[in-house]
Amino acid sequence: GITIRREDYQPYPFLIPTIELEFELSAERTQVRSRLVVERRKDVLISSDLILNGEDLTLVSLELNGVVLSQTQYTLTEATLTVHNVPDRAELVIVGTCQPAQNTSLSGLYVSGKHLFTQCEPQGFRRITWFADRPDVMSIYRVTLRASRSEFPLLLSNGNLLQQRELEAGRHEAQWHDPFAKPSYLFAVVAGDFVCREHHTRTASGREVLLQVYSDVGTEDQTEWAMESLERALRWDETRFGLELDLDRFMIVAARDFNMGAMENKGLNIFNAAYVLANPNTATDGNFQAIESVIGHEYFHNWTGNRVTCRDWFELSLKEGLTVFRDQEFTADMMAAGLPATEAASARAVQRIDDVMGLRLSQYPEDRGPMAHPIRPESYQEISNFYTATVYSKGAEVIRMMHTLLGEQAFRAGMDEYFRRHDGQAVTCDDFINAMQWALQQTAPQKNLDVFRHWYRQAGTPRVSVQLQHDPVAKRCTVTLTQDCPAVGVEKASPIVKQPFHIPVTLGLLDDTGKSLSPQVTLELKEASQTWVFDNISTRPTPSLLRNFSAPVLIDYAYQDQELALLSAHDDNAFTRWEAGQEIASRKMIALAQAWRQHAKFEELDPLLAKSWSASLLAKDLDAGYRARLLSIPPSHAVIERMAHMDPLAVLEVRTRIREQLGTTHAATLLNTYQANLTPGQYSPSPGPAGKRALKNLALTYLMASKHPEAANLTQTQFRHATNMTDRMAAFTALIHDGSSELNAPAATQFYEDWQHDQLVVDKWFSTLASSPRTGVNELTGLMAHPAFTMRNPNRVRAVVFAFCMSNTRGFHAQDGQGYHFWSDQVLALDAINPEIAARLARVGDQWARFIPEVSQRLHAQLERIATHPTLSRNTLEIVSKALS
Ligand code: HT7
Ligand code: ZN
Repeated sequence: GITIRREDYQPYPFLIPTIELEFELSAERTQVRSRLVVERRKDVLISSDLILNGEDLTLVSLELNGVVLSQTQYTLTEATLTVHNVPDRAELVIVGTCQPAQNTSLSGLYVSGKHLFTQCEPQGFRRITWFADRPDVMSIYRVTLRASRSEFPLLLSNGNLLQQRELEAGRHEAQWHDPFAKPSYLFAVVAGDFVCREHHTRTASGREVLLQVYSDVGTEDQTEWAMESLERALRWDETRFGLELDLDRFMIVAARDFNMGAMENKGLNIFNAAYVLANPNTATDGNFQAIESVIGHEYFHNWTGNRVTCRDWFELSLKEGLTVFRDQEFTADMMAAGLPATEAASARAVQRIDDVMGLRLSQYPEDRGPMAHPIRPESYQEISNFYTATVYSKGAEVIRMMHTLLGEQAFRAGMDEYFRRHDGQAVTCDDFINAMQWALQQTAPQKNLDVFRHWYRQAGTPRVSVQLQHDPVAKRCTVTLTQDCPAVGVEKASPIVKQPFHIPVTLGLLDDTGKSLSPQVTLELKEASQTWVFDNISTRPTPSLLRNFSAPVLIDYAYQDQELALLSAHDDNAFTRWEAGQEIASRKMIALAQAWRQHAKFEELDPLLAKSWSASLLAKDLDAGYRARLLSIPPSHAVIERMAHMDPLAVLEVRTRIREQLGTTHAATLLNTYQANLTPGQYSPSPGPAGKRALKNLALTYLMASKHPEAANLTQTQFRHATNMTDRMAAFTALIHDGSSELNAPAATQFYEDWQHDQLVVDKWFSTLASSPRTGVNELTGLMAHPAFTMRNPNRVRAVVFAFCMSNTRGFHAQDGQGYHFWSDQVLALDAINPEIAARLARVGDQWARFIPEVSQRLHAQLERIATHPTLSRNTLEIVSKALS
């Protein structure tokens, strides 16, 4: 594939201040007439030709300043339309067609159900019409949509509706105008028949705005939460950042077929239906939370992404890292809202734990694999492959570190300055850091972010080693932090020497009763190694390191077992307290897995693990949601990731046994915990009752895992009589994953019968079965023959194929290697339909070299098989060729 490099950026030689689009919409063949005003930029001294991008389009006609162009005056290729000898200012009219019904990639204009949708980020606009499809070309859009009224009664685009009228032959027309200049990736069209929930409200400055949520007919009882979430997001951005909605109307539309979570098109957000539709009967607590967070995320993009956008796609983290940080803060503020201080702190800790777990499960492996890249990549072959955990989640961590270093007030001043400088522009991550540095220097003129910028240039997860020395005579403790981050991914091929990172390490020192010996501090590690001195420390302290996960690093400290036990019982930082318990469990699990591999024998449950776990079980004064996190044994993936030679089946075995043993040993307390955390009465997704359900359902899974005599009855009763989807799904999953064969087959049949009318619930059914340890390739193939399965719908593919390859350790890693063969089959099948989704699935092979040899060899063979396939998309080719290089 061709590699595109950040250093090769060139500004576009023309401005395109306005674009007028006229659509004759139909699923089979849509005609687009585009009228562009182009002006040559005097400050850019390259090429006189006007080069536009266009893919999978048929050209009908081309006019320049009212004159039809002959074939010598332009050049048309598979990917571009070049117009030669364009005057300094010109009007170009291009008529072309595309075929939405044939478009299975879900990029550009496509059909979903009976509706038409667009997805333009990052490069879908060029599949609709020829254009300078890059984020630094910003234009004012005027859009006319025409279609059959009966087929497409609603015609939506960005901005304000100017007028609607009836046309001949049952057709109608709508005209839209977006007053804000935008890049093409924020353009959107939706056509179809929808129900609409509306809400009128006022912005902080008193402007009246209309909020709308559109969804499929028949789902009107599932959009209330989305609307409430939208209004909360709007209020939060006003209060926390002083940012108001700038349009008169803000629309959200739910699409059944969608490659990602949602898309922040200006004033017309398009969402994967899974992140819009919810009511207590169909959606779990986790779904409610995810909806609030994705709605927040897309809404916040209106300022961080749309008003200030990216200069080019290398700068993607400018909008994504920042917007993830904002959505995480939004969720944390919503979780803590109205709670007294201590409860608010533990509610925030729950959110932080979930975010950090996500980072460790998806971004840490990425940083060690063939796709490792800095949050601002230096090169790519296919930009769609770079909507990664690194750009999003690590990007958010980098913003969070700036927030930690500056403090809330200075960070806010930096944000204000960023908007003051760059509103309406397409800018770079450097511009953002410059604004933050300006704010930092208002209060601390001696400080700067010079070293901090390395986070944007260097990949890899830094390892911070901690040395602690204590001198009892001088009552002095010294802490030395040393950082190291070897070259990863593409860095290995480059001669650049890596520079130290600027790492904030928030630290507490505890005595051996768990009391704080000194106030919490944030150490700023900026060199390879630095030492800090703490006086008046009479006994050797236990360090509580990286509180609140103050930096995305790995900590290396030789904790004694009893130090971890102390932290897990007493640390007053709720995050590190959880972390200590997880560390105990992970260490023991790795040791047990290695022993299991050697003797196929499970050693006795470690007393330290048993003790710290049961202490959390008994800590009834702690918040239930937080206690559920304390009591969760680290997920297999998180443990596997820490092994020198990753051994998934051994870890799974050990994890299963530990859960079984804990369940057996503590059955009585688990039964009490179950009963004590029932949530009778009306359902609410708020953190209090959701936390109780999490804890109660966790207790149930331990009882099921240990085959407790009452467990099956309890689970079946909960399955039959649940009054919300959270409880129903918890019981269903326990029956399918841990129940006997007499229990799980009838449960599977019953669930499908009850819910076959609801696609999102059917996805839950599929994914529970696909990820069950009972499901091997044969069962999965049976599942894919189910009439409700289709490779065309990404949610369904995620529920079945991804769930199997990523969440079913036993099935996927089965020793006969069939799981790996299945995986390569599916990558190839998907590649012909939807390359973006295929490339995501291909990334399952990224870690092949880190497994134990037998796994490694088998995965490698399947990667080779994919790589040598004669027709591979650019997307998948980039992933597999990097994995094999
Ligand atoms: N900004 C949006 C990105 C997105 C996307 C990217 C590639 C292919 C399809 C896509 N759909 C949406 C999502 C977001 O971060 O808000
Ligand atoms: Zn985003």
